[in-house]
Amino acid sequence: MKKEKILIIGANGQIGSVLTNQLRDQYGYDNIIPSDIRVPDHDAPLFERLDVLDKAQLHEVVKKHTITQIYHLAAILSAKGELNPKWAWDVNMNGLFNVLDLAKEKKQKLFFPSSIAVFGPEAQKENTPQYAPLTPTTVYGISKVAGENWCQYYHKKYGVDVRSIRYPGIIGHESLPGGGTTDYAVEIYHAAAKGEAYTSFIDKDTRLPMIYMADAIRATIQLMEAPSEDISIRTSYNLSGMSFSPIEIAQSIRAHVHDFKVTFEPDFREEIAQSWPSSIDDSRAGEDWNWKAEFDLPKMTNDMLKHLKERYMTAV
Ligand code: NAD
Ligand code: AKB
Repeated sequence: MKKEKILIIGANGQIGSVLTNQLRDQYGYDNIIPSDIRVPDHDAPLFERLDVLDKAQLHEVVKKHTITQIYHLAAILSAKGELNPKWAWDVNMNGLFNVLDLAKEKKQKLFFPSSIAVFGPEAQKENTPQYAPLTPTTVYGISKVAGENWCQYYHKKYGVDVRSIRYPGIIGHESLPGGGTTDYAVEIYHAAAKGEAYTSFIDKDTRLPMIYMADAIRATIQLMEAPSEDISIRTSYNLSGMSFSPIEIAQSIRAHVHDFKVTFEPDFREEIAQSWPSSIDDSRAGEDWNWKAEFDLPKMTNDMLKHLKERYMTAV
């Protein structure tokens, strides 16, 4: 067992809740401290209620648990951010500054998740390269571009060992998404598993880069455990799992749920999706820390429906 004490900020979210369990398996239950501004609705030992904007509270929690690593997941995602841009900027930027300053002072290793939202309409749409132009159209994307660059700055100027991934849309059966543009790709599986129809807020042919939760968690821990000298990108690594449109995911679901029905009512999130890449070139992650996705669309659909059908069957 490794001698690390890891703080997860935003641990109640879609990724944080799954990452907490995986890190507990790998590093030991008591060595992982989940924290969030929202208190979990279940019994959660070692949980700390923490607002990342409260610097004093953040320092207190870190001191109390002698934290050596931080996964800073707290953020306001793309769709929610557009509804209140200044709040999104405040949480996403000032939260990151608090964590970067702390990691600089206490010499902690830090994970900062970025997103495909850093890309805008000027980036090549297919197989978007690592160094495509970054001209995002959302406050979320703007905050992630700025965040990536601040991470690189803290690494170069102060030696902070900060590592980052530009996640595509993440799909998992364990948790629900928290207000993004790619949320439809989780919701659609829940509807299918419950035997319901689904209305997609993304248009039928809009293809987006996505990744299965198991792959996203594996990539995150793989990057964090890679030798520092192998990390040649200190802004954020492109990462890819698969790409599909709502029509394609519906077809893959119909291989299991033959009468599954989908209709389309695109809303403001369609415009965000249109500004993002359709697929991502993640070859630098492969070269630097041996990244390779394991789940494609059929394999993910199989696993999602298996778990969700079990859950909804035991719920009735
Ligand atoms: P989420 O919205 O599900 O979870 C975020 C968590 O942060 C929530 O539990 C929320 O309560 C918490 N939070 C919000 N404000 C806070 C504050 N002031 N202090 C402490 N906690 C606060 O998001 P997620 O999907 O789990 O995403 C985690 C990270 O990964 C985010 O930075 C996000 O931008 C990034 N990301 C996610 C995806 C995805 O598809 N899920 C894709 C790309 C990047
Ligand atoms: C969102 O849709 O906002 C997130 C993301 C891709 O960053 N899922």
